[in-house]
Order: sequence, then C-alpha cells, then structure tokens
Amino acid sequence: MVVNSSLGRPENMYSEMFLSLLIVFLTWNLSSAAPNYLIGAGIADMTGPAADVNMMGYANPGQVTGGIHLRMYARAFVIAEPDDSKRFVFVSIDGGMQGQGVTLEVVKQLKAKFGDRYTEKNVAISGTHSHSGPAGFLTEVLFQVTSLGFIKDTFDAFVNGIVKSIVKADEDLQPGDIYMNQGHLYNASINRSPSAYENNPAEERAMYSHNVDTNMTVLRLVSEKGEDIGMINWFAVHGTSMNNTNKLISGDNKGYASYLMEQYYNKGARPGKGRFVAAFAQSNLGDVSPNTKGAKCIDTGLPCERNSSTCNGKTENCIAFGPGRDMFESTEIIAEKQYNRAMELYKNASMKLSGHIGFVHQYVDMHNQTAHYNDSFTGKTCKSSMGFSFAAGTTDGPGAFSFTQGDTEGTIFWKIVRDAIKTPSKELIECQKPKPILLPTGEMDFPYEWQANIVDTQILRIGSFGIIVVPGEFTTMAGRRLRNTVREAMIASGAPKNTTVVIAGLSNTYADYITTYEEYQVQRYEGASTIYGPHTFRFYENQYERIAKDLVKGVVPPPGPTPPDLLPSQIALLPPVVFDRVPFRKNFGDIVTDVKSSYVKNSTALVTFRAGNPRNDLKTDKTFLSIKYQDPVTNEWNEIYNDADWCTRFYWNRTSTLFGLSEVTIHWDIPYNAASGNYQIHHYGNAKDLFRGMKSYEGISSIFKVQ
Ligand SMILES: *[C@@H]1O[C@H](CO)[C@@H](O)[C@H](O)[C@H]1NC(C)=O
Ligand SMILES: *[C@@H]1O[C@H](CO)[C@@H](O)[C@H](O)[C@H]1NC(C)=O
Ligand SMILES: *[C@@H]1O[C@H](CO)[C@@H](O)[C@H](O)[C@H]1NC(C)=O
Ligand SMILES: *[C@@H]1O[C@H](CO)[C@@H](O)[C@H](O)[C@H]1NC(C)=O
Ligand SMILES: *[C@@H]1O[C@H](CO)[C@@H](O)[C@H](O)[C@H]1NC(C)=O
Ligand SMILES: *[C@@H]1O[C@H](CO)[C@@H](O)[C@H](O)[C@H]1NC(C)=O
Ligand SMILES: *[C@@H]1O[C@H](CO)[C@@H](O)[C@H](O)[C@H]1NC(C)=O
Ligand SMILES: *[C@@H]1O[C@H](CO)[C@@H](O)[C@H](O)[C@H]1NC(C)=O
Ligand SMILES: *[C@@H]1O[C@H](CO)[C@@H](O)[C@H](O)[C@H]1NC(C)=O
Ligand SMILES: CC(=O)N[C@H]1CO[C@H](CO)[C@@H](O)[C@@H]1O
Repeated sequence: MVVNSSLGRPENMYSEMFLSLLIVFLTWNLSSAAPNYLIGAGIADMTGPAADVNMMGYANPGQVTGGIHLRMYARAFVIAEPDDSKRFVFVSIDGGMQGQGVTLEVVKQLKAKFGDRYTEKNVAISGTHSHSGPAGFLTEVLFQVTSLGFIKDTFDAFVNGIVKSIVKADEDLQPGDIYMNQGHLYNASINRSPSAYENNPAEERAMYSHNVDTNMTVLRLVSEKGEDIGMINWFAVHGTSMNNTNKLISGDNKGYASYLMEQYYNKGARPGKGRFVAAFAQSNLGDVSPNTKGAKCIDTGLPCERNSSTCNGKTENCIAFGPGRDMFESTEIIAEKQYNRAMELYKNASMKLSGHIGFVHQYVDMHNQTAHYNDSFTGKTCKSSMGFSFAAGTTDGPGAFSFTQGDTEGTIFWKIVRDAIKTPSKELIECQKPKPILLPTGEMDFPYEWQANIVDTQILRIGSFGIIVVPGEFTTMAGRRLRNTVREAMIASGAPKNTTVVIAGLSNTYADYITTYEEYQVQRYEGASTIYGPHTFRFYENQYERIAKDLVKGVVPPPGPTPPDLLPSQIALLPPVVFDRVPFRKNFGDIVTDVKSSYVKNSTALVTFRAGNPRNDLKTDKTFLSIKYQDPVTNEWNEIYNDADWCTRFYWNRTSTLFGLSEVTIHWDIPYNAASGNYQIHHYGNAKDLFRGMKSYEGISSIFKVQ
C-alpha cells in the first residue's frame, strides 16, 4: 500500500482520517447549528375607538363603529445579521392600510427611543386591509370625507400599537433561523373585475392558470433553542368578508386567521398576550375578493351586467357574497382556509434562508415621472385623480347614486357637481385619459393635501428572499409583472438564481390602486382608483427595478423628496363625547336584560347593561368584557374569554343622543366544547359625567349554568 509519507504508519492514517472526518462532521454540525440571523417578534393592541367613528374601507358614511368582534393588532418582526450589523423591521397591522402620517410619526418616535437603529429606510409597515377598522388615521383629505376629518384617537391607537410592537420585537431579538415555503390555496378568492383582467394580452394571461394569484408564501421563524417564535405569510385577498353593514371592529379574515394560529401556538394565553406571533400579511389584492360566490343582483338573483357590475343600470343591487350563510361565517371560512394552508406550509417549511440582510428605500414624487416602455415609447405619470367609477365602489361594497364601473365617459350631472368643487385642468384631463375625472385630487390642496404626491418605495432582503414593499393595492397581473421584474433585476445584479420575492401591499403610504396599463383602459373601480394615470404601474415597475439593482449592488440611492408633515394642519370635526347619562335612579353597569339561568352548549348567552361611550377609554391591552368561569375545585372565577375572542361580540348602542343614554349588549357564542359549570359575564366601562368627569364602572350578569 502506498501511503503519504507524512502520515506514517497505516494505523496512523486511519486514525487521522477518522480525526479529520470527525472535525469535518463537527464543523458541519456547528456551522449548521450556528443560526443565520437574529430574529424577534412582537405584538401589540392597536384597536381604535369602538364607537361613533366611520369605518375605513367602504366609504359608507352610515357605517360607524359600534362595538368589537376582534381586537386589532400590530405584529412586528425584526430580522438582523447575526452580528447585528444590519437589520430591518416588518410590521403587519390589522388596519385598512398604512398611511404616511402614521409611518412618519412611528419613525419619529422610534428615532427618539433608539437613535438611528430604525429609520424610514428599514421600517416597513403593511396593512391587512380589513374594512372593519376605524377611519381617520390617514392624513389626506380624500380619506377623511366620510370620517368627518382626522380622528386623533384612531391615529394615536395605530401609532402607539405599532411602536409598542416594534419595541417588543426589538427586545425579543435572539439568534434564530428563517425557513420558507410556498404553496397554493384555491377557492379562497376570486377576481372581482374579470373584464379588466381580460384586457391584458392573451399571451400573458396564458402563462397563468387563474385570474387571481393562488400562491401563499410562508416564513417560519425559529429560535436557536428550537422554539417557534413567529410566522409571516403573504396571500392576496381583500379584507371584505365583513360587509358594509358591519359595525363591529374586526381584523376580518386575516385578523381571524392570525387569531387562530396564535391561539394554537400560545395555548392558554389571552389574545395578543402570547409569545408566538402570526402575521397574515397582505399582497397584490387589488382585484381580489374573498366573496367567492361572486356577484349577483339581490333583487332578481340573476348575474349582474358583467362589465359595469350593475343590475338594470343600478350599482347598489349588484353585491358579491362569501361562502358562508352570513358575513361572520364567510369571514370564518376564508380565515380557516388561510390558517389551515398556512399551518401545513409552516410545519413543512424546510428551505432555510441564508445570505445578507438588506434594505433599500426611496421617496418619489409620483407626478410627472417618466415611465419607460422601450426605446421608442415612454409615458408620463399625472397629478392624482379619481375617476367616475371610483364612486361606483365594488361588488364587495357598492357605491350609490348613478355611478357605474367601467365608465370611461362620466355623466353631465356629476361633472357639474364636481366642477362646483374643482374643475380639472386641461393637461390633467389629457394626462389621465381615458379616465373621466371625478375628483382632480392632485390639483386640490384645500384645506390640505387630498392624496399623497410623494410615496415610499422600498425593498427588504433576507439573502435569496425579497419583500417588495408597495404603497397601495397592485392588481393580480400588475403584481405578477412587478415580481418578475424585481426578481430578474435582483438576479441580474448578483442575487442567487433561486431568489423568491413577495409583494407586501398597502405599505408605508396609501396611494390607492395600481392596475396594468391595459386594465386601466377598462376603468373598473381599480382603474378609476389608479390615481397617477395610465402609466402609474409602468413607472412603479421601472422604479422598483432601479432600487432592486441598487439593493443587490449595495448602492444607496438618493433619499428622494421629503414628504410633507400634514399633522399640524389636520382638521377634526367629529364631536367629542359630551356626557353619558343613565335614567333617574339607575347606575352605569346596571343590567337591562339579564342572562338566562342556564344555556346549552352551542347556543348564545346575551346580556345588556347601561353603559358609557366606549370612546371614553379604548381599553388598550384590556377589555370591555370578560367571560368568567368558576373553577369547580377552587371556586375561583377566572376569565376565559374577553372582547378579543371570536366567540364574543361586544355591541354598543346609543339609545338616546339627546339624553346621552347608551347600552352595551354582550353576545357569547358558547363553544360546543365549553366546560359545564357556572359562568358570569362582566362589562368594564367608563362614563363621562358633565360635571364630575370620567369614572369607571363595572356591570356583572347573574351567574348562569352551561350544561
Ligand atoms: C408559487 O408557488 C410555487 C410552489 O407551489 C412556486 O414554485 C412558484 O414559484 C410560486 N410562484 C410565485 C410567483 O411566487
Ligand atoms: C365588455 O367588455 C369587453 C372588453 O373588456 C368587450 O369586448 C365587450 O363587448 C363588453 N360587453 C358589453 C356588453 O359591453
Ligand atoms: C351583509 O351581510 C349580511 C349577513 O351577515 C346580509 O344580511 C346583508 O345583506 C349583507 N349586506 C351587504 C350590503 O352585503
Ligand atoms: C410536506 O412536504 C412533503 C415533501 O415536500 C410533502 O410530500 C408533503 O405533502 C408536505 N406536507 C404538507 C402537509 O404539506
Ligand atoms: C414635467 O417634466 C418635464 C421634464 O421631464 C418638464 O419639461 C415639464 O415642464 C414638467 N411638467 C409639469 C406639468 O410639471
Ligand atoms: C413599445 O411599447 C409600446 C407600448 O407598450 C408598444 O405599443 C410598442 O409596440 C413597443 N415598441 C417596440 C419597438 O417594442
Ligand atoms: C438557494 O440556493 C442556494 C444554493 O444554490 C441554497 O443554499 C439556498 O438554500 C437556496 N435558497 C432557497 C430559499 O431555496
Ligand atoms: C344593538 O345593535 C345591534 C346591532 O346593530 C342590534 O342587533 C341590537 O338589537 C341593538 N340592541 C339594542 C338594545 O338596541
Ligand atoms: C353546533 O352547531 C353547529 C351549527 O350551528 C352544528 O353544525 C354542530 O353540529 C353543533 N354541535 C353540537 C355539539 O351540537
Ligand atoms: C369547490 C370549488 O370551487 N373547488 C374548486 C377549487 O379550486 C380548484 C382549482 O382551481 C377547482 O378545480 C375546484 O373546482
């Protein structure tokens, strides 16, 4: 046997081989054990006022908050290099969208607390688009028309909740790994503007089997100790399972999916208080509805006219319905579909992310930018404008009057009304064509900005995974084009060939919808709400391509123009709570209608109390109600559910505006697996006395049996 002289005798060679194998094994083992990142997760309550405040989403002036079904949460994830040389935070909020005023205030507070650790460049905040949260947090006029201006209580609840969730995630930072998985989820979404989608080139549509994205992407965050600390999931579907008649605050289908997963991993913890944080974040949902039964005419039961979504010319009768018997069950079904699929993907996630953390951010003034198509064709973006079809709403929540979708003409009557507000300039009319302009918001600045002119563009990176953070609602096809372009730009600049990207929708600034150029021509609701004109999408595509290259090459682009601080100019018209009263010889917390003495499982317990206005105290991190169970061994009363649980509903009703009287009704849907025994329902409130100020009170139901 010929042996390497340095190894000496054969037995030495074997032992040395064994030794080097051992070393290889040990180093391999050690290197696979050393986590690739620092990770941290945090959750905080951001529920706004549960009374009197218009809800964000449907722009229905009659839809004002009157209670709580689910509390709203901010869910934050800090991800850093193992030596903490670079980090970013991604936050998903149960709100309608993220607004620029909120983002600027969050960053300001983070700077005060942490110095340069968090800035507008490495903080990304994305809204889930629930249409059942309070409005008034956006600082631009258009979104304040139905909410009677700015609502400071909503704004503060959002800012405080987001900041708190980031502080918690920051404190939680620890070594850990991130695993990715992707799969499809069918039958949880439909395209609500197929006639616009079908205007995209046939060759392009032929590349996809559905007119909505069925992909779900999941990140699994696991600590060094092997503990599950959180999940982030992206799937495109609107938060419109609860319809425009709902008055209870709710995170809609995504909020409930988060609740289900957090309850699964945080056994025994109250909602929002557990260790594990599960974000069901939003993506390119522009034309995607959860109302899977589709639209029909509610008067005749027949299909609506497809291009305009009307019934006999009327918009308000064409409504889409979810898969359930009512909106609660529809929310439950769409949430459970997302939750079940996310759990499968989460448990199976095995693609371990590696490679550097990165982020890139640039503000852009969206007016008058050049969209480059090819060497012989460019287009220009315009000052913002809403088209006529915007006022038609969608089949998830139709508008009123005579507006219809697919309107490229406009009607004389509404042009006169509009002109009384503001006549669009000739250039703007020309630039926005074929959109007939209802509101030339970019030319309106009274009393302050009507829609954002300067928006955030941003991309976050975890090695071969990219998060495209976008300031609005990209449609299915616009999102596909954007993902393809960004992924290719990243790979061309040196990112791994297997780079995967997701779109995080409604982030940092809200600049409405983004359709493709072809969809824009059809002027459905989404096209009418593509505010910077027909070339909006193409410009964004160019912009994200540029910053994707910068990100991978390590180039820091210029910051771009600074967005205006609109906070000092905000106008608030919603009157404050003046006083709360109870009838003569009655007290706050008195029972109006008591519970029954016993209930069977699977039925609903109800109790009504005399109450104050829930706006008096938002009960952040607390609750307006408690379902208590008497422990049969110790006889102690323990809270088992509160106002953040799915099985409870907290309704607030004003019974007399003149006399300041109001009541709350608490519903408890007794689960089929509830323990038999004694229960009691508590209500915690605050009442405002005209002379003596605020005082807290408690109402307690009689004890009842569940058997
Ligand atoms: C969708 O998910 C599949 C895995 O099921 C993956 O191969 C594909 O690349 C994903 N597509 C997009 C656009 O993310
Ligand atoms: C609906 O729109 C399509 C194009 O998107 C058009 O071909 C068709 O004629 C329209 N149908 C009606 C009834 O207007
Ligand atoms: C909203 O849902 C309820 C059922 O929960 C239904 O009765 C009502 O018609 C729906 N309204 C609209 C406008 O969709
Ligand atoms: C998990 O992944 C394996 C292998 O890719 C696959 O066969 C299995 O079906 C997956 N399980 C679930 C629950 O998705
Ligand atoms: C738009 O930008 C071009 C330069 O690209 C400039 O010539 C033009 O005056 C600008 N138009 C407006 C309305 O600002
Ligand atoms: C350039 O783009 C425009 C708009 O998409 C298209 O109509 C035109 O055919 C393209 N020209 C070339 C040379 O690709
Ligand atoms: C991408 O490929 C690299 C090497 O080819 C591998 O180490 C990494 O795990 C892959 N990442 C994903 C997310 O598949
Ligand atoms: C309170 O409001 C709910 C929902 O609007 C309604 O069903 C209920 O009857 C009202 N209760 C009272 C006491 O007015
Ligand atoms: C509870 O009610 C649901 C429908 O409301 C029914 O499907 C289920 O079987 C019931 N369960 C029990 C244990 O009664
Ligand atoms: C019940 C239902 O709609 N099932 C559909 C789910 O999605 C798949 C794939 O698109 C269809 O084949 C089923 O018909």
